[in-house]
Amino acid sequence: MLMKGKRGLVVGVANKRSIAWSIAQRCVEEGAQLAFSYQNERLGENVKELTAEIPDALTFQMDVSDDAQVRQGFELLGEKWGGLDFLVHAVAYAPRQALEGDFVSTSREDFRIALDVSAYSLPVLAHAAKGLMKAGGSIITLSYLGAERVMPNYNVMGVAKAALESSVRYLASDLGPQGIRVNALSAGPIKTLASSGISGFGSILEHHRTKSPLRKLVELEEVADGALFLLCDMGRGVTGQTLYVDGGYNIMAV
Ligand code: 0WE
Repeated sequence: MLMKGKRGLVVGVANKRSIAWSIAQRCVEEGAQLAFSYQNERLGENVKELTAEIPDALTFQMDVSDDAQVRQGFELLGEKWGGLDFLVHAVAYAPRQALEGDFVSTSREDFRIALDVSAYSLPVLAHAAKGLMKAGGSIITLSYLGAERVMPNYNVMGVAKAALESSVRYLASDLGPQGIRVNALSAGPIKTLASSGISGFGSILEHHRTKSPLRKLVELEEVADGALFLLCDMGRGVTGQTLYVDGGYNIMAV
């Protein structure tokens, strides 16, 4: 029961294949109490259906690109719980057309949206969470190797993930003195809603399966275990890091 007595907010569950959902389930197995936010009513229906089986889970709408909704969401958490121990940030979005063709053609608006939703949402949630994490806490976000290396079509999402990973370091520095740790987990490619319909995703998976040191695809349960490590007290000495749960893929040159 590594998460017994800990209360956490999970942001970014879309459906049962979501990485956020696998992390949530793992935390519940270890005794955590969870709240889930969703962007809009459509996603809210999925989230409410999925979480119906979790004992006393909270659910509420919070679009992370809307300051008022973030304020209201954390006000609700403050009223219901009065404190927070961990936060799982699993949110990313770039307009579809920015994830195909060349990065050099990215429009100002698509760049703005991708960075706002996928990167700025972390510091904004960390700021709100800080007020509730009176006994310290752990914040994690999800990243991808495209932050550091050029991945065809990942384009502006790579730039957003680079900003996200850098934000993790600045936040870890700001919040460390309060006992709040901030880390990123860089997962290998996984078939989820976020990757469905990406052209060439099949060959990214195939390359990973045949070239990664562990010679297999990363499973949701493996990502969830890595997340659990960072979230629970086992990770108490770790902050400001990007932890790769990718079967070792990131070390390879070819
Ligand atoms: O971070 C991601 C995907 C995030 C994402 C996905 C979409 C698809 C639908 C952000 N915005 C959108 N916008 C949409 O309209 N991944 C790590 C998965 C992913 O996405 C890719 C990848 C991989 C891997 C896109 C191109 C190339 C590789």
